[in-house]
Amino acid sequence: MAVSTENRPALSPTTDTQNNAQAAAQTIDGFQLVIEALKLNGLDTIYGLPGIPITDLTRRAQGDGLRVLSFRHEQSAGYAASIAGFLTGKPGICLTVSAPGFLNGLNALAHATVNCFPMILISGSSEREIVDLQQGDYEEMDQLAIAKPVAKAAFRVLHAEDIGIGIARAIRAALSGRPGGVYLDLPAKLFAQCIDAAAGRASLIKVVDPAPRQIPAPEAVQRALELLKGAKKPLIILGKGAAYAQADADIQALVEKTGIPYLPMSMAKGLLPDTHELCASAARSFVLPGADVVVLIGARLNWLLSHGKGKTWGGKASKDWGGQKFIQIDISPQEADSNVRIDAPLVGDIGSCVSALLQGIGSGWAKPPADWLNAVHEKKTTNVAKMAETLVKNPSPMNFHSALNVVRDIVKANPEAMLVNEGANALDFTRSIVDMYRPRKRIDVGTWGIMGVGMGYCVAAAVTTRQQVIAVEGDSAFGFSGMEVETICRYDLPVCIVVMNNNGVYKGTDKDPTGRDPAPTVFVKGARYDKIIEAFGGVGVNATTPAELRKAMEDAIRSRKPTLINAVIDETAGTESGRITSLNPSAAKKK
Ligand code: ADP
Ligand code: TZD
Ligand code: MG
Repeated sequence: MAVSTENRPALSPTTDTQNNAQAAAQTIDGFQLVIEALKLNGLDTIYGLPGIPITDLTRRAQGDGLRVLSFRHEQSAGYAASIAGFLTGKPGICLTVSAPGFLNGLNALAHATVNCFPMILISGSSEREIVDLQQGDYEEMDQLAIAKPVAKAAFRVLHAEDIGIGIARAIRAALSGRPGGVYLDLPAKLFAQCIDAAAGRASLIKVVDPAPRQIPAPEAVQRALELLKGAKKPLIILGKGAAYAQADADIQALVEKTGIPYLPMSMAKGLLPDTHELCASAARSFVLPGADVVVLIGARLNWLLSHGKGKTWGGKASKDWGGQKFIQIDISPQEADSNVRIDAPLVGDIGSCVSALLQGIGSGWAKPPADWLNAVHEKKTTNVAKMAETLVKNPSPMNFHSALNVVRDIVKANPEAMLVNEGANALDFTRSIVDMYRPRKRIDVGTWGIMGVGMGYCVAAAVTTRQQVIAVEGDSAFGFSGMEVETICRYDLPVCIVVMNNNGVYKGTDKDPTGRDPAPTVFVKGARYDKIIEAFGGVGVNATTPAELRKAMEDAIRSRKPTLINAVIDETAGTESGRITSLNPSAAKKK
């Protein structure tokens, strides 16, 4: 039974303190129940920003031993929570105030849902009765309704005795099946509600098996194996779902036992080392149109894979099927056939599906025909050699290649380091130049190609993995979350940010045709981003050559001090929209 503090009978002054102490010993409030419910489920870190009505929640959570990381903007806190979910397999918790704070966090909630990352956005909200009558409460907003379309699930808890259920439902929704972002609405009044302590604690739920294995049907496994057996030019595509699933050893065994070349999507890089002999990254434009059977493991046939059709896949025109047959491993039963026909859908969790395939393959599996393997190898060797030539050039000013050649070496020497990456050219060049060697080390703009994840990702990566973090940031991309440099310094995190400063979005050369203003894509020329971190006690370095960049990165990694390197890049070096120029309406018009 809920006992609201306001409804307690008035006590005489002499007995007041005594009775309060007694009552406090026997009751528990909403704040405490939320904290204990999170702790009970092993959710020990909160990414958030305080204010009414959740300030005390942040204080008391910290007092109770939770890690509370306080950001300068909720969007960064949200992105941090979303990627913590990806990295740990536990829902990342983001905590915000009502209306504006909630809306700032909402972008990250949508991002988590779109990317299939488990995350829970917990926002305080205003008084329901006033909100619903639209009487103009402080930060009035029907947050639950607004969150629903972008969340995998959304819940509101009105009574303290339901907090345990609310948090359990949020955890289950975030983690089970296809992971996603969950919204949990906690009105201000809930936090102050007091209930009997024993009953309150008994109402909390430790969620049992929140991400249950989903075993694929034997006939689906058989169908997939039959298709794969007949393949002459098979290809495996690993997506970030495969990285998330943490079935690393089985995935490696599948690739190596079958001897099938594989292509890692951006955040699946390093699941097997990019230097693996079967890695076909450097032959992407050869293997996609060339393959006859493609095994998708935790990767959707969305825009990042040209929807499985068109010229990328060897189709004659932009919407034509290239003739490939697909096996798709995915936990979502609705994913198959979303873009092209999937001949062998394998619905289940990646760990179970891959291990079922491995069992079916046994020991007598024939490797793919040599002419396919040789052709892939040849293409790859030619492209790698071409890239190597470009990388050793040392133009002045530095370009993306000469700067990223340094990052490539540094990551090779520090394979456990986390790599955060956003921008357009700064993203595309890093993805193709910097090899990854371990699973879940590369985190980036994801499914939406979103700018602004950078510094939030750095904080979460440093906190959850305790490893060195290297962030390669476009100068525009960095600007979206740049103020979180203070957060990085405040928590003294081992983060080395490299701002690839080409004076603008894509490049720094555009001009206003009227001559009045700077062009929309151009920033202050010669800006010194390194000065920003110095304001907060971090190390700032201006690097104009690969040698300076190398030294600054090595120093940062040795010292583990928060560091920001302003890498001065030729402002003419980039291309419009990086690799996705074709999606630009102006480019489409020209076609
Ligand atoms: P990428 O962008 O790397 O191609 P996507 O985000 O498009 O990857 O695809 C990830 C896919 O992985 C989603 O369809 C999601 O349902 C799936 N997925 C996520 N976790 C698992 C899991 N544990 N088991 C099976 N599939 C999963
Ligand atoms: N806003 C958001 C939230 N996401 C976006 N993706 C964009 C705007 C559009 N956009 C891109 O797609 S890349 C980019 C923007 C603004 C920045 C590119 O500039 P950069 O990188 O300096 O980060 P390069 O190296 O100069 O290409
Ligand atoms: Mg730029």
